[in-house]
Amino acid sequence: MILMESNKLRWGLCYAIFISLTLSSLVRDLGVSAEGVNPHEAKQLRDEVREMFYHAFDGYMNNAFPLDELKPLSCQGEDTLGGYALTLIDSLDTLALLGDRESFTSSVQWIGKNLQFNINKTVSVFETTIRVLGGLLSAHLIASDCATGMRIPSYDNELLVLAEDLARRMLPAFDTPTGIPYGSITSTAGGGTLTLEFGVLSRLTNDPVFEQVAKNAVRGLWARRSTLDLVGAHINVFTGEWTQKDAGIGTSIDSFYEYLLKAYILFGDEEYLYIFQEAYGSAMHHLHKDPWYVEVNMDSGAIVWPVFNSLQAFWPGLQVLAGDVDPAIRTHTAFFSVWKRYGFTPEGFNLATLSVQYGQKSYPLRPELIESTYWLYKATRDPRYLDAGRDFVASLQYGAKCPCGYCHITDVELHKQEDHMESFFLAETVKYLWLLFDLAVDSDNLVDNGPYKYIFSTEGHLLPLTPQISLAREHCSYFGGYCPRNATKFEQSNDDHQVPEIELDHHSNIYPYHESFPVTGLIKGLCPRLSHAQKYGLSYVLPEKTEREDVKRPKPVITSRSIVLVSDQTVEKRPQEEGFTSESEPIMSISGGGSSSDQTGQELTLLESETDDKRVYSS
Ligand code: DMJ
Repeated sequence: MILMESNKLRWGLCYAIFISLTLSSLVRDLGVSAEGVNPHEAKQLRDEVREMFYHAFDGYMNNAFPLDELKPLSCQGEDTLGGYALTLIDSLDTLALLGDRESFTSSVQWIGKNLQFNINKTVSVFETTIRVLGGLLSAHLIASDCATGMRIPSYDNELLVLAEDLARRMLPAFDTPTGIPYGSITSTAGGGTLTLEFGVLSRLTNDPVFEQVAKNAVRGLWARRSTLDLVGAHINVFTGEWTQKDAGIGTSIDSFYEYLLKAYILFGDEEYLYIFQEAYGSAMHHLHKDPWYVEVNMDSGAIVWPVFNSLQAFWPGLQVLAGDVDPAIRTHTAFFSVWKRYGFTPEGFNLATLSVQYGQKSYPLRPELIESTYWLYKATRDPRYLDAGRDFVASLQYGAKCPCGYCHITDVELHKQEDHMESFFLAETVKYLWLLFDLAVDSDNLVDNGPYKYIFSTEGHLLPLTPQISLAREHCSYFGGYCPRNATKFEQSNDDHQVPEIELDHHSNIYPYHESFPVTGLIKGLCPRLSHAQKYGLSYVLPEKTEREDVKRPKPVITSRSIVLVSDQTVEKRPQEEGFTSESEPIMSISGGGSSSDQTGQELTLLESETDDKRVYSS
């Protein structure tokens, strides 16, 4: 057994060296197109992407609606989730983003009148949440708010009512000993990718139950992390045992990381930030073989899969949001080299053999690489990301376009089409592609020039940082779980008007580390090791290692970038550019000083950070 372990380690080490040597040549091959995309071409490409959307959307509406998804080769429909007109729901906020008031209105009205969830179907909690619940909530937030320019006058919260009904039907799935929701197989992503949708629902309905169960699921997963601060891919929700111990940033785990950071940004809940810092630091130490990422055993750290999988491609985009842009650029270059080689990214690409992984040859129209391209262009304005965008369009148009929509590619080497179109093609793939080119043209869209800052859900749904959502209440509850023992001070809140009381079950599994702390009432945990800047999300430098002496890893050097908790209506817009610049800019930062008022007139106070150029508003 010991021999096997050490062989594994040696094998892992060899692979790591092999990977870094052989792949540098592959990455070097990535060249920027001789002729870069110019502003005129960017506009043409944006219009072409719009046409791509309507080719697929009309194809769905004419041939498949109200079934869930389109079979774009045979021009038929199929129910793939619960029979909820899935593709229509997933497309709603893309319609709004494209400024298609007529289709957005008629779609919202149809759903409000016809959609029902009182049917007997077994569905995935994860897929239903990210596609249906997220789609309904984001469309509700657009349709009910005149600031979006897409308000529907006759709209009477129908989608919010549906969203609440749907989420209540899913609540029994959370009734497990671990708090991680039941699924036939529960992946880490499945358990940890509910916080945004459930949190938004709680803040819109004033019922904390949704937010609580989703957060409890994250705690259930994180409490079972390994001593390396890694999580596995699958877990038994009843016993809490990991049934698949491969740790990675892609398949089955991806959006667990994504939602930690995004939940912090959207809700200002520092517990998520703290977990993200720990999880991200560990991923960068154990999984990152610059510029690639591998899968390792969550306990030993030994490499088990030297494979790029296409779901990993969201990671550079997440890194941009976290302010860690340099490694994001390198990784995007590496991932894009795979796209260039095949015209699409296969589900798996073996980093040791430099070939498509056996059994993972397909490209099911995934958005992740395009999503990261959008974020990196937004951060750097480097025109090579537009060139990449042009390549994405060309591949989709020549390889995937089929009679009624866009087809999955069954084999990226043979470019064979398959009769299926996942709803995320319209929710994400086309959305990020259109946003990329619109950013280059005039950025005049709801996301980049709208009334609020937006976070994208993992399904690409628009969730705004409105005061109602982002300033609803202050969540700050470490309970010492992530702070050194005896170093945590607690404050009892006296303000019952602003903060509802949270009942904590002393004996439950959700706060496993600190049985001696007070457990009733809202408790603010002030972790003394968090700096002011970390507390307000101004940078993502990990705090010093305190809690586990057995883990030794260097602190990642992270270039800091600001994030902002609420949008500032008074900020001057960036001057229109004639051409494209490569100047980088903070993704969600704001400048300006003094205090400002949000849309509800609530006073916001500017908190000076420790560095001059990073400021954040807080209530
Ligand atoms: C989408 O449903 C979401 O992006 C999810 O997080 C991962 N899988 C697909 C896209 O590939």
